[in-house]
Parts: sequence; C-alpha cells; structure tokens
Amino acid sequence: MDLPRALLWDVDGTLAETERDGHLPAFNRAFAELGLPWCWDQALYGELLHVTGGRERLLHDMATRADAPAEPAAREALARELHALKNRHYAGLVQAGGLPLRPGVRALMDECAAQGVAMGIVTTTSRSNVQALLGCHLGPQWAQRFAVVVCGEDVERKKPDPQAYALALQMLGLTPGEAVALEDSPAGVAAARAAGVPVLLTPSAYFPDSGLAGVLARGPGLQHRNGWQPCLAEAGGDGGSGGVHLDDIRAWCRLQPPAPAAGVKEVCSPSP
Ligand code: XBP
Ligand code: MG
Repeated sequence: MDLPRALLWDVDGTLAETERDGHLPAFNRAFAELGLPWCWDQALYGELLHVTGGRERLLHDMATRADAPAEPAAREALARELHALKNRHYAGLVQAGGLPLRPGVRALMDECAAQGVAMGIVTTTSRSNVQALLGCHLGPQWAQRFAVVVCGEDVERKKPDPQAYALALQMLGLTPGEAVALEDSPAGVAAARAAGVPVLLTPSAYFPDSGLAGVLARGPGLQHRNGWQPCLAEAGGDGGSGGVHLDDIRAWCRLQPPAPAAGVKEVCSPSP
C-alpha cells in the first residue's frame, strides 16, 4: 500500500496566511469595538504567536498590561468576549475575500480527491474559523471532503501538544506513519512529530526560519517545485505542471525510515 494514506492539513498559516491577514486585524478590530486602547502590531503578534489559542493569547497579553482587569474572573470574561468578537471579525475578513488559500493548496486537495487519498483537518483554531475559511473556499459542503476535522474545541491541550494529531489518527484508524501532516510553524511541526506523524513544512509569513530538523520535507509553498529539500525534479507528477504532487510526497515517504523521530539529511539530491 502506497504511503501516505491520508494528508492531515493544519489550518492557520498552512491553508492561508490567516494569522497575518485574518486573526491579527480581527483582534485589533475587537479591541477597537470594545473601546480598548490596545493594538497589536506585527512584531508583537509574532511574539504572541508562541501562545496557541486566541483566548489564551489574549490572557497572556493581559497579564502584561496595567490597564487590563485586575480580577482573574473579569479578565477571563473580557478574554471570552474579545475572542468571540475577534472570531466574528475574522469571518467578516474571510467573506470580504481577504484570506485566499495559499497557492498550490487547492490543487493538492483536488489531487487527493481524484486519487482517493483521505484528507483530514487537524487544527487547534476554533471550529467557527475553519467553517468560515473552508466554507468560503470549498463551498457549503466543504466538510464532506475531509474524513476527519479536529479543531480546538475537540482537545484539552492545543498544539504543540500532539493531542489533536493523536485524535485524528484514532478517528481515521491509521498509524502515525500512514499519514503526512502539512504544517507551517514550529509548534505545528512539534505537535505532529510528537504524535509520530511525518511533516511537510511550508513556513508561513510569521515562521520563515522554521528549520528542516525532523521534517519529511520543507519548501517555500506547494505551488513551487524549486526550493524544496529534499529536492524535487523539475517536472511534476502529471508530466510537467508546477507544484508539489502526491507522487512527490510518496517519494519523500519512501526516503523516510518509519521511526517516529527520524529526520531528513540536508543534502540536495535530484530525487524524487
Ligand atoms: C493556530 C492557533 C489559533 C489561531 C487563532 O492553530 O494557535 O489559536 O491563532 O485561532 P493552527 P483561535 O495553526 O493549529 O490552526 O482564536 O480560534 O484560537
Ligand atoms: Mg499553523
């Protein structure tokens, strides 16, 4: 049986530049809507991203602010209100067309469908955000394209904890080595690797320096054939069109020993 049997898609940063173009402006709109004098800039948000979960991120930031509510219960209530508002603004940004899928994502999804390779969503963002993004890009029946959809509400511990991946594997009835995760960030890679799932890494805007350590392959985006390690031959699996194809992923899987923590060498050879 050819591997992988399933591709497991992260959402934020992997499917679209949702952190830079969606969540960050949506958080700032929520602050403004409640009349709060808070505004996160790109640099601060980059630091805050080490806290996964939007509500958790808000609470983390409030802990540094003298003008945040002093009482834990009031702080928690404000974080919940802001988070709900943020997700509403996020959905508005998606509807306005501000969050296109990253190039190459749709093509690989369609190739999976054509070849009968299962797909899953494995994210720790809120389900409403997944619904907004994929409903917009794949239509109201988007969920039918995925054999499993794991979101933040489904787990107790968000990425980099492996729980979301472990749950997806359990629901799919697959061993970790039978799936490949697509991720954009160190926390996402850590979550997948801790679950034993090999990772295809396409760093997003906030994580340009994410390294090759421990991943099956790393590249600038699914629409490119150049810039990947291990290197890809110039022609695609369909005989020449650009982008990463399922056959490339299968070839990367064959290069990889099945041990959970195995990595790839930083050597550029002209295969697969
Ligand atoms: C990314 C996250 C999320 C988003 C915000 O998860 O950490 O918290 O930043 O979404 P992933 P919420 O990369 O696994 O998709 O506000 O819904 O938490
Ligand atoms: Mg991500």
